[in-house]
Amino acid sequence: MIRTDPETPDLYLTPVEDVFIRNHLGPHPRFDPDSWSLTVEGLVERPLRLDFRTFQGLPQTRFTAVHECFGNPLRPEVPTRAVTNLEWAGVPLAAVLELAGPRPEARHVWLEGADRGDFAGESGVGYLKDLPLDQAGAEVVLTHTMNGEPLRPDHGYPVRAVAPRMFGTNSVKWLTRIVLAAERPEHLFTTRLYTRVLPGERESRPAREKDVSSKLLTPRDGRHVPVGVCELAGYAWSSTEVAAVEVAVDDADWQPAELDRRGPDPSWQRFRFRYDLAPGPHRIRCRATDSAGRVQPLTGDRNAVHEITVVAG
Ligand SMILES: Nc1nc2c(c(=O)[nH]1)N[C@H]1C(S)=C(S)[C@@H](COP(=O)(O)O)O[C@H]1N2
Ligand SMILES: [Mo]
Repeated sequence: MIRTDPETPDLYLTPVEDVFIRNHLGPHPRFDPDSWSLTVEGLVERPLRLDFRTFQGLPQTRFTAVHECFGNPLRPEVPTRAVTNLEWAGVPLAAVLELAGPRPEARHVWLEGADRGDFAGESGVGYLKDLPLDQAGAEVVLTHTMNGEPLRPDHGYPVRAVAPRMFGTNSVKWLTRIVLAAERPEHLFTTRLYTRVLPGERESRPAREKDVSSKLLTPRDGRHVPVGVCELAGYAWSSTEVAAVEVAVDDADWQPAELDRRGPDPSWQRFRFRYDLAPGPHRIRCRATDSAGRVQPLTGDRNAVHEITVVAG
C-alpha cells in the first residue's frame, strides 16, 4: 500500500500527520502493550523475550533524524523525494544486545516486523531487514516515540527500529523479532530488492546510507510570487553532514546558498538563497554536496537535483 504523499511542510520537524506511510504488505498487525513482545534469538548467549514494560525500563535515548523513503524498490533510480525530519525516542539496540550477549560468531543482526503479505509476486512474505552487527549496535535505536508522541499504528506501534543515517526501508516497523546470525538473510527485502550498484562500483549493495540530497520547499512548486527579491529555501541532508548547497535560477550559474550547520544528530540542514526575480516564469534548482565530497547528479538517479518552477508577477 503506497498512499499519495502529503506535501513536505517547510518546518524543521515534520508534523506526524504529514509523514508519509509506506506499508509494503497491506494491513498490518495491531498491537496493544500487552500483546506485543520482542524476542532476541540466534547466536546469543541468553535468548530473550521482552514485554513492553521491561522494554520501557531499559536505557532511553532521544535524537532527531531525517526519515526518507528510498523510493519504489522496483524502480530505484526514480526520485520520489518523500522526506521528513523527526524527533525519535527509544532504547538503543546496544542495550538489548548487551542483555542477550551476542556470541563471537554473530556478524549480522536481522530485524523482523510482524506484518505479512504479498509483494512483487511473492505471497506470504514478512518484512525483514539486516545490518552488520557492529553498525547495528552502534546506530540502531528501537523507538517507541515520534515527535514526543507514541508511534501511531501505521508508523509501527508500539516499537520500530530506526537506523538514523539510513533510508527508511531499514527502519523496521512493528518490530517483534531480532535474530543474530553469521550470514545475511536471503530475502525479498534484503538481497533481492533494495539493492543497487552505486556509480563507479560493480557490485550491487544494499540500500542503506542515505544519498546526498536537497529539496526546495519555499516557495512551493508552481506558485505565483511577487516580482523582486524572493527567498528560496529548503533542506539538504545526507548520511554525513552537508557541506554546501548551490542554487541556480534559470540559466544562471550555480551560486552558493547560505547553509545551517548540522548538529551531532543526522537531521536535515536549512538552506536559503535570495534572488531578484524578474516578471515571468523561473526554473529554480538546488544541489547539495556532502562532507564526503558526494554531489547530487543533475539527472538520472533517485537523488537528482530538485527543480521547481515559480511565476513572478
Ligand atoms: N514492518 C515494516 N517495516 C517497514 C516497512 C514495511 O512495509 N513493513 N516499510 C519500510 C519503508 S520502505 C519505509 S520508507 C518506512 C516508512 O515508514 P513510515 O511509514 O513510518 O513513514 O518503513 C519501513 N519499514
Ligand atoms: Mo520506502
